[in-house]
Amino acid sequence: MSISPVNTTTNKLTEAKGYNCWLQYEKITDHRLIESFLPWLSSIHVAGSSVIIDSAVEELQTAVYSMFDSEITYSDSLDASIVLGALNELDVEYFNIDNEEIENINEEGYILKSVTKGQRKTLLAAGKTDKGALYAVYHLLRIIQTGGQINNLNIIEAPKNQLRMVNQWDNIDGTIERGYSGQSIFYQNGEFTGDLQRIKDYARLLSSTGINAISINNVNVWDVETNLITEKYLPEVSKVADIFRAYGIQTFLSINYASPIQLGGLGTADPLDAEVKHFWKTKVEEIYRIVPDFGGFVVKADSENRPGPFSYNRDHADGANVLAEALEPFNGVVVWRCFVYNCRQDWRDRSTDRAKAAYDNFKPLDGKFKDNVILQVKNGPMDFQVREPVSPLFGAMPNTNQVLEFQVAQEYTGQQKDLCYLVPQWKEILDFDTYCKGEGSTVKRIVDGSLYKYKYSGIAAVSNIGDDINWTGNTLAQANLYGYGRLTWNPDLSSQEITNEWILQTFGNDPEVHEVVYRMLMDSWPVYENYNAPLGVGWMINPGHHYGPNVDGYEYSAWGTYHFSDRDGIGVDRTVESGTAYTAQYFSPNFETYNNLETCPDELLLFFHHVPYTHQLKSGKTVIQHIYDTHFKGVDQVRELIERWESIEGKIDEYRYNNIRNRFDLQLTNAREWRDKVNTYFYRKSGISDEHNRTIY
Ligand code: GCV
Repeated sequence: MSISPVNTTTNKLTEAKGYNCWLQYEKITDHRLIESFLPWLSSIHVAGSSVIIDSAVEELQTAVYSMFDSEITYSDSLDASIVLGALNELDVEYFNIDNEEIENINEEGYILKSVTKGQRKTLLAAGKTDKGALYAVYHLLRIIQTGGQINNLNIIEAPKNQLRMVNQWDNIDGTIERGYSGQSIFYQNGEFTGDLQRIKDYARLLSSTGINAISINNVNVWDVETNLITEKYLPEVSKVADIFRAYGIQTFLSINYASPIQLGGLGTADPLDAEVKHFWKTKVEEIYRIVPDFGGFVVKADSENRPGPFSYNRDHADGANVLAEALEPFNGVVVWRCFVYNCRQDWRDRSTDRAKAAYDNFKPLDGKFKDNVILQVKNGPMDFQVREPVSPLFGAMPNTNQVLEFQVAQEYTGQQKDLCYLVPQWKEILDFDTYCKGEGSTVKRIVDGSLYKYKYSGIAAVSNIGDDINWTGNTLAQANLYGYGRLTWNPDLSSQEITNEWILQTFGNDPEVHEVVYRMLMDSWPVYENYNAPLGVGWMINPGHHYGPNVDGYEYSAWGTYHFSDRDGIGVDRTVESGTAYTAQYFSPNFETYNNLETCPDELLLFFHHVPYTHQLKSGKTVIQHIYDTHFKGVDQVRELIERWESIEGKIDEYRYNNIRNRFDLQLTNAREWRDKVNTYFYRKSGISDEHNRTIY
């Protein structure tokens, strides 16, 4: 049995390691380990049947064969070494389960328990439903791959978030908006690729981390993609949905808000128009006839020139509710994005602040959305910068379902050329205290639905995969996808735990490799931030493709992304007293903390305040010296990353070693560009020399 669809002939073996990501199922050769694991993995009793149970069994068989060269036999009785299925299909008395605990877990939860009675060893991998059984299998395999014990398991687990979603930004011509890992695995030249094996392997990767929803096309829905909800493409959508369904993942589509015009031939897409309502109702009925468990729509409306309800003087609640009404009978949901701002702003206009837009547009609508609408809010008020504050919309809408949106794709964080491990950033965001209901009102408690008892909630993110052999361009960027999934399952996991898990499953258990990769990952976000735009001000990137420095690239543009540097100072005044009053969108005490120059944290200083270059930071440095120091340091740190990686040459297979080594060359070039352009720009603007007289041009 092969563990990978990649042709694992000799010359492809090392590429397969890139392909298999964290599902390596590397052969275990240590006899003590084999002896302790194998007795638990020799036969299986499967209760119930479903496509998800089939996936669970197949994954187990594949993994056990690959790790132990051993086949699992089927058994009709509970005598088997593994008992797998949904709890209600099983006679659970034998396993002495704490029923109360099981009662309290949600539908996707599971129990993983090892029971020894005399000579007989039985491993129970059972879910509340078949989905839970699949998650139990992935958990078991994670324990084995990370070198844990399985002879004393008694785990009861359930996901903290209900919706755990990835958004593909794939276009039907095969390109991916902000894709840095090749072409789409779904589409090519206007058609579905038909490479169902690759999609299945993607489903395995996602499901193994706990992801349960996917939207399969770009939120910018162009003309051809508008047809995805028509009979031309729905049969293909259905095939893809079949694959994801078998891994517990529901399929969603992004839709074009102007579909009633483009597909329905109507003169309007006005959400309150009777014909428009009828269009959506019949369209949704058609979709569910073909994809019976369809998840719903993801919608980018009135955003970056996409159509939306504003064209008809309707608000976003009107806009979303017409879709929600159509989806309601099928338990479908509308994931409505809050990334709505004026992208045609006059840069001379200092009163408009893009950071304020999401809150201003949506907060007044709290409570007006149907309860199968979920607002998808980007983690920050701008756009996935290396550093920005948490969006003030979190916690501001107690009566409206919310999901948090991250970007696993590294659009502004190095584009999977530069190493930037985002789990520590996401942890900070999830742990951020909004104070919306007093102390402890963290973002993670808002988006898991517990604080305001949302009907639907969770986390979504822009995926970072493409058809590159290793999925993510830079092999180390696989850690971002893995970490994202694990955090959606349990946002309380620490960065350390997630990182350790990922390394062990991806690269095995060599302590030296572990130490090096661990430190590289954990240092990488601060390193990237060091050579990037300083102190939270953001942007300063090349317009369009968004890679590499261009300090004034967006300074005089219509996109609302400015740093306002002049000869005296830098930063955006967002205070109530003299600025745009964005700070007032936060609950107290965050409002005061950010609004006050004395208390605003250094790393966000220039997001909230315009200060002279000689302003002294809490670190004791002036702003200008901080800019110089961090930019010189950032490049030195990239050199250190390279040295560390080179120190483990020979301990990593050739494909992954070279892939990562080559990316570092690109990163070093990029970091040097950032250093020299940023330092030179600010030296020329301010006329202030570097205290250490280093080379500035
Ligand atoms: C899909 C940013 C990106 C766009 C993206 C947009 C969004 O502006 O640069 O490529 O469009 O965010 O999230 O909708």
